[in-house]
Amino acid sequence: MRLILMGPPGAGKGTQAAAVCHLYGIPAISTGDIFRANVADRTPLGISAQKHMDAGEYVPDEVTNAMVRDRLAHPDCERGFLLDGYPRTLDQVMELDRILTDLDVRLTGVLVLDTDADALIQRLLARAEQEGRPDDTRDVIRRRQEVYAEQTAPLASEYDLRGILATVDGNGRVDHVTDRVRTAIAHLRRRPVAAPVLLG
Ligand code: B4P
Repeated sequence: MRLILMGPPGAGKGTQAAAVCHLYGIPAISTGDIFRANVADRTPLGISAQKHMDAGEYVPDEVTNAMVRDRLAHPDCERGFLLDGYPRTLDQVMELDRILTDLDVRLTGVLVLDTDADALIQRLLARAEQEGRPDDTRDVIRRRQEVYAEQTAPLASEYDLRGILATVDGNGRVDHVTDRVRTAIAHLRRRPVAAPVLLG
């Protein structure tokens, strides 16, 4: 099973990604988590990513794409994976198509978490109090929502055209959202597997 999980900051991607991994025994690959681990370890990747993340901007595509290509080649991805927060730009969609073609595998589907705007802000501000993430300040949260609306939200229509998109209501209790995610995955698995479309 090869899935993409999309949704604006605060939609519950990381939360549901953990549930999906637990249920289906596939790794969740969160580009945000990989960047944060590199920032914490002060690696060259982390040092170059940090300024973009702290400002609420995306890390440059060439950096992110190379990181994901490397990660998807690991043996634990052979049985499947869930990509949490990748792709986020059209360039990343195109690179993911190339990576999947090179690996000779296809996507099972793309899940989009649709969560009310007020809930997004409240969740991130609550997380700011608990975890103190540098990009969870009010101004940076606003910028992250703008960047998502401009660059990432339009990508859902590309996957919808391929017939592999499922939109999931991300509001309410975590376990209720997980139930909806499971239903959507079951539905996607019954569909014929779409061939990768190489854009551009
Ligand atoms: P991410 O780590 O992906 O951050 P995010 O979009 O805020 O999502 P996250 O998974 O953390 O939060 P979630 O919605 O689960 O990215 C961080 C940064 O990394 C980006 O801004 C960018 O700079 C960089 N980056 C990452 N991927 C990139 C890419 N592909 N290209 C370029 N740059 C990239 O949850 C938020 C909160 O809500 C949590 O506290 C959670 O506990 C809570 N929550 C979840 N579900 C809930 C529910 N049902 N009810 C109540 N609370 C809930």
